[in-house]
Amino acid sequence: MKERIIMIGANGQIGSELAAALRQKFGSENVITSDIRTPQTLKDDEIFEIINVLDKQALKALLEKHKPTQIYLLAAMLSATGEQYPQKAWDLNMNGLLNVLDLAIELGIKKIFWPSSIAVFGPHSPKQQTDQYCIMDPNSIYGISKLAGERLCEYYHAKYGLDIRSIRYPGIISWKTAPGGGTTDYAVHIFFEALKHGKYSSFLSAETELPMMYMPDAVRGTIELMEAPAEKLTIRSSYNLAGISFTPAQIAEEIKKILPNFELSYVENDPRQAIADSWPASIDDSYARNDWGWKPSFDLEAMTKDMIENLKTNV
Ligand code: AKB
Repeated sequence: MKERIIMIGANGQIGSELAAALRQKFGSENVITSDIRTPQTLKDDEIFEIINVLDKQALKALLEKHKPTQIYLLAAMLSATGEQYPQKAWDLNMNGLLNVLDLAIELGIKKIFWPSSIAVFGPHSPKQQTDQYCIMDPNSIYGISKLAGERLCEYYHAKYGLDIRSIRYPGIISWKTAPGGGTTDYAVHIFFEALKHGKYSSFLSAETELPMMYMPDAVRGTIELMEAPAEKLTIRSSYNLAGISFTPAQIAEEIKKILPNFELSYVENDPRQAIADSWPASIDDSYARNDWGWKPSFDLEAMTKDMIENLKTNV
């Protein structure tokens, strides 16, 4: 079957690079990106539509117009911004998902990608090698909405046969598009500031270890999951996926190997510290490895080199 994809919330950090990979794979004419604003750059062969996922009627009209076989729903409010606007975060993250799931059933669109996050874990989840199934008591509104979303995905799969696939993304590191409003954003900002000013002030403490992943791995992992045979998938909530775990102090050391004058300092009492403290330090992703052959390819050293090279030459 010829695939036709609509991506909702495509202007963000993951969307912009995932859309480019999907266009390469399926052809630009088969990938429609959408968001609440027109992106800064749009090539002639790229199809883009303005849409607010909370406007169900407009979303229905868009889906009827383009008749996609797959929907990627990436519109979401992340952890740090979510704490500033909890009601809005809940509304966007839950009702956006429900609109897409209900319209997918109504219009017969079977395959959906929806991102979850390591934010589904909480202070009582194990810190190291956090298991797919363990105590999950998220205490950020973002994490609560993602955990509820995961339960909805599994429910809609079981009850209505929707082929929903999902990954619990760690912090994603990339040089093309900046992240916005997350707790893991420091790990991207640090590179931009290291090259621009030779120093960075981290809002997370030196020893805060978090799960992260380099964008090429995240894009490849997402497409591999979407391509995997349905019968291989044993998780219909969302897959744990691991890349690299490190602390601000460790990434600074790695940057210093290339930029020896780089200096890292720390800001105290940032509200994002409490969110980070409630999250795992590392993730056990054996289900993804066993079910669909997941394997990350970038470690801290390779990612740091690649980030700095690309930022130097392309930004
Ligand atoms: C965030 O920090 O909120 C996100 C995430 C880990 O889901 N990057």
